[in-house]
Amino acid sequence: MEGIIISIKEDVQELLLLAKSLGYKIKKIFVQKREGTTPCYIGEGKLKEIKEYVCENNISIAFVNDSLRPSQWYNLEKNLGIIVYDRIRLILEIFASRAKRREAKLQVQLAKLRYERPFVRELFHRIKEGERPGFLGGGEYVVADYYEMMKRQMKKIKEELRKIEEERALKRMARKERGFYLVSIAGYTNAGKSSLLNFLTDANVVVEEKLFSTLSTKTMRINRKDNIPILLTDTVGFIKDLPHWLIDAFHSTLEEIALADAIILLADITDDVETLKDKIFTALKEIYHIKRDTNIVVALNKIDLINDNEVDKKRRILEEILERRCIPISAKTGENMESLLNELYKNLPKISHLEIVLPNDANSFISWLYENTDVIDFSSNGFTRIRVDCSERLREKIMGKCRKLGGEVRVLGY
Ligand SMILES: Nc1nc2c(ncn2[C@@H]2O[C@H](COP(=O)(O)OP(=O)(O)OP(=O)(O)O)[C@@H](O)[C@H]2O)c(=O)[nH]1
Ligand SMILES: [Mg+2]
Repeated sequence: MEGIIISIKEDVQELLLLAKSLGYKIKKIFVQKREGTTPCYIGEGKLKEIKEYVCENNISIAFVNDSLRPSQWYNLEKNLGIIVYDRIRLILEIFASRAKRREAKLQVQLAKLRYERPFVRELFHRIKEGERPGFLGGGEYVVADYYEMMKRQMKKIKEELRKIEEERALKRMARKERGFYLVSIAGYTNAGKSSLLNFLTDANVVVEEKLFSTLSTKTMRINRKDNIPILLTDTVGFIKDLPHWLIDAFHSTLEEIALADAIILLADITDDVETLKDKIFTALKEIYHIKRDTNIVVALNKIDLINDNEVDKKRRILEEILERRCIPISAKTGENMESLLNELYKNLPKISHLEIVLPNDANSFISWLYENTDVIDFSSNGFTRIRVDCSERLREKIMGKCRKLGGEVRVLGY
């Protein structure tokens, strides 16, 4: 599948990657520096040049590096005689091709309907004015019916999504109940979020050199000796200049961010400093939009790909801009993972140190403690004495359980 790119900006790198992620080969990039406000988005001369190229080279699709107004999209498609996707449409198509789970599929369908609405309205308008856009092979009534059908479908999908969200909320409550810390990995698309989840847990999620590989969240427990009970969640990547309704379409994955005790914000250190800054700020803006007051640990990933001096230089610049520590890591080799985890632990709500004394027949509760807390010391001599570190949330639960078993809990400190 071969396509072209039309842009009024020099920088088309991200759009190229997006088009590649959808499986298209880009044959030529047309850049025209102007405002992009004309009826066909570009000037007439350029349009003619592109049209000739499209005809001679058998091009089937054009990607525009911007958001198009419905009328511009209509005029461009009509004049070029090929399919035209703007940036958001391209991102939506990628989402559609990646969505696997029911919830992600519904979210994509909803976002697509929402996106298409003003475009269908444009067609409707054109038909009323006597044009024949050839949409669904029909005229005014077909388009009007289609518009109504879209509205009905959106309503139905929203209801179904609400049900799935309720189920998800219940599951999440159960996890919190069990005393886990919830930590989400957030960051720009392709930063290595899924790779980090895979390294720290047994998740085995798909990792790809593509944008938006992850569209459904995955939650797994961190497997470390230190045994602090943390559930780590992978999230959908951020990308700049997305309209809010599209971000909201992936509400459920963002909810994981809203409910997290802490967030690991991941960036790709192989980007140049300006891009890094841009991407980190895009992600921070979205995170703060979801949750104003949150603990964020910034990690700079893929340090195995550049030399130590460069890592250090970029880290220092970013630490100055962000006014916080940045931890350089590699999700591939595991380098510096301990520093990241230590920084994460520091940012989690306080940990309580408890001494628990139990009668000797409390074996199932003891197993539970081993599973859900960090057991520091254990001795059994007529009665059982255990020292554990745990979250505040879990402390209340342990105290209640102990009381029922006829044991005692002493808080040694925080
Ligand atoms: N060399 C190197 N490559 C990495 C590292 N972390 C991730 N990658 C690569 O970067 C690419 C993207 O990784 P993913 O883990 O899929 O990134 P993601 O942030 O989950 O991406 P999306 O789900 O698409 O937003 C893959 O090709 C990974 O193999 C790293 O530390 N070092
Ligand atoms: Mg991913």
